[in-house]
Amino acid sequence: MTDHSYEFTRAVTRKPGSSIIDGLRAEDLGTPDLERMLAAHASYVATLRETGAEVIELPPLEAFPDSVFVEDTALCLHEGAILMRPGAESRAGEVAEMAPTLRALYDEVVAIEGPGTIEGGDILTTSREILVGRSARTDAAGVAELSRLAGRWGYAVREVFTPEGVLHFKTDCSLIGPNTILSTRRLAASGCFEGYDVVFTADGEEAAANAIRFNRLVLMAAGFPATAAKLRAAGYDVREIDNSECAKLDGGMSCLSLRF
Ligand code: CIR
Repeated sequence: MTDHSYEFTRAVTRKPGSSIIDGLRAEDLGTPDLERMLAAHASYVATLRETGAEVIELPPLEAFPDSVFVEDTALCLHEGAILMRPGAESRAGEVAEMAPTLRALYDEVVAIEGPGTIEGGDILTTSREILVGRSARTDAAGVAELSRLAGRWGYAVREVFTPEGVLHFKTDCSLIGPNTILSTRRLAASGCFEGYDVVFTADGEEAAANAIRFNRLVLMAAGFPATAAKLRAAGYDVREIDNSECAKLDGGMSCLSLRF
């Protein structure tokens, strides 16, 4: 394990395609606009690059409407990558599409074989452990298999819970400092962050919780001024990225990249 769980030299992203209009969503918040999503995606990639990291941009996969949300296909650790087994049937094939890219970058790539399911959005890696939230997409068998695979590299995996009605564990939290988590109050209320410093999203700004710390920057969705101000006041270098279109598909900052 490294002590620097937010220091990365690389990220992998995938451009959205015109099939995003068919992406999964819990409720209908309108049809995502591809042009606007592409512009936001370009600014996301440019912001990651600003930190000096290499960012790989994979081409759109029209057969997989949710494939812009690459985070769900793998867990990328220092020692190797673990391919996921998504709980959403329409997303299962995205893993095989991501595998060759990770095999070219890692010596070791292993896979969740099942029968359990697990998606990257439910996994938060901190400097001392890997927290995995059970959700509608990630079950106990998926967590157990991840625990065996990551355990071989010395990682401790801890199973936690995602609040009812929340898509992924990381929909509601992110690691923003060595021992600091940005979280909604509803998630932290479960006690899962005991021993960590927790910064809460401002009231009514729960959707700001899915941020990412990427090297010196914190990328967060635009439109949550109170949370952004709170983070800036605490000394974080915050960049606000338009997330209006991904939000229509329940996606946010973490979903758009694999970081390692
Ligand atoms: C889905 O429901 O799978 C996509 N529409 C959104 C995935 C968001 N991914 C993430 O939070 N890691």
